[in-house]
Amino acid sequence: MAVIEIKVPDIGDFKDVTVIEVLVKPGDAVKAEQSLITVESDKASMEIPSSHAGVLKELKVKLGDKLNIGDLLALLDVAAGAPEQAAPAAAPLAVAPAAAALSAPVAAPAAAAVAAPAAAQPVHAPATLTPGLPHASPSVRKFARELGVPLNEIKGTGLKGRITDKDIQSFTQSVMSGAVKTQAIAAQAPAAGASGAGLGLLPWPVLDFTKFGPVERKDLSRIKKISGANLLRNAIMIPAVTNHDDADITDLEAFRVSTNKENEKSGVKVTMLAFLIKACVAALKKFPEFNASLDGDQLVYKQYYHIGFAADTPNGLMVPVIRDADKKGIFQISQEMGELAKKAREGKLGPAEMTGAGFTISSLGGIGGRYFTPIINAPEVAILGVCKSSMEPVWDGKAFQPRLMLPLSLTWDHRVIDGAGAARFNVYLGQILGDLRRVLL
Ligand code: CAO
Repeated sequence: MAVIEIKVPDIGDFKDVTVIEVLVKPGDAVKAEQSLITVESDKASMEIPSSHAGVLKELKVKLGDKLNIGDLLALLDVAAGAPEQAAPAAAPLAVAPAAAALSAPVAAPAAAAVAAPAAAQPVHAPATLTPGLPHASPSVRKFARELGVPLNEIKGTGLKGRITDKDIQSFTQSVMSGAVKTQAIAAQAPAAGASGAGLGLLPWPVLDFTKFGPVERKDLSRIKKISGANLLRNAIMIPAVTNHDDADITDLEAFRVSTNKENEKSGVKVTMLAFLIKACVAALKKFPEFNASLDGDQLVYKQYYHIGFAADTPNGLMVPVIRDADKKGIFQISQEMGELAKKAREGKLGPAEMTGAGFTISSLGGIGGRYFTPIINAPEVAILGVCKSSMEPVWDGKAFQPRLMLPLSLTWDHRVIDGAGAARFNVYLGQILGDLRRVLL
């Protein structure tokens, strides 16, 4: 009998790694490089292989033990019907018997017992793993982690109950089909129904409306389904605040009306929204964080000025984009807006015409209302809502004057913009709309 010690190899910069899996038991025939245990640090988990082939005499660790480099893992009888020769890298030192190792710890055993470090590969960051998990190889754990599958909720069908790739796949399919609900989901919303469960909300009220009167059911349009999902995400994920303000557009509206009269024959009607787009571009230039997007811990400041505008269509809300609005005049913007709004209503907008906006305007000015709280179109960080202008008495210091006031509602992402910045943006926008010559300053 030639018994050698198997020790924890150099596993890199890890200390006090925990044994989360024991993959062999005394009496097992072990091949060289076969994994004996799995350990886990706060950064990774890895399997520790045997440096030699042999029969496992004794296991010196158990689940939950904390290990460091050089700790004794097991005693291996390398002469007892070893199914394979030692791994080449460790072969010259393989035959150091236990007795020799114990009596001469410096001379032989440390190196002899240590498995090839290259074989101890970090396989995943085990944020979701805890000691005592069911058996699964690192690759299976990695697969589960990529899919967000909780391993401790799966019953393994492999050898000795080990969890296999197939188990992960069937579990995922059951969750997706609704047949199985993970404990994590169930714990988040113990009383929740199908909707809002992930947020721990009360279940959506399900009513039999016919109890109260006649009803008709219609499917949501495709656009409503898509925009609805986006709006919900944006409403929930963005800490949004809305500032309301008024802009005096008396002179601007007079200019717009006279311009349209002068250019009646051109066929292009200059719209208030076109002026708003130009005014917003000026404000975005002065307050660049309104034309930015969050990307992790960074802000992406866009150096282009593409402005989206909400268009009401028979099928639902669409947001066409005027590209490079800073480089275009009021006539060109008005004309493009007309064409894009028409395309939107006809359902003919291409993806390129609906993407890339850095800021959006939603105008209900042609319809009515005073103020509203528009929802930011992620990954943008602000949106301007505009309602119908109306004549109002405005105090000029001496008397009330009739002025055409435009209600503005600016919703902004509080992660990127502060209340003071939002107020400044609105004030500046109001000043520009009050006197467009300011854009030249
Ligand atoms: N105050 C007073 N009148 C206004 C105004 C305002 N802020 N904005 C527009 N108007 C007037 C226009 O001057 C026009 O009047 P005339 O016909 O006498 O010239 C009339 O209202 C109709 O304007 P319009 O709405 O057709 O044109 P527009 O350029 O203002 O807007 C568009 C174009 C595509 C934005 C608009 O048709 C639209 O779809 N608006 C709805 C957007 C929306 O749904 N927003 C909500 C999103 S959140 O659900």
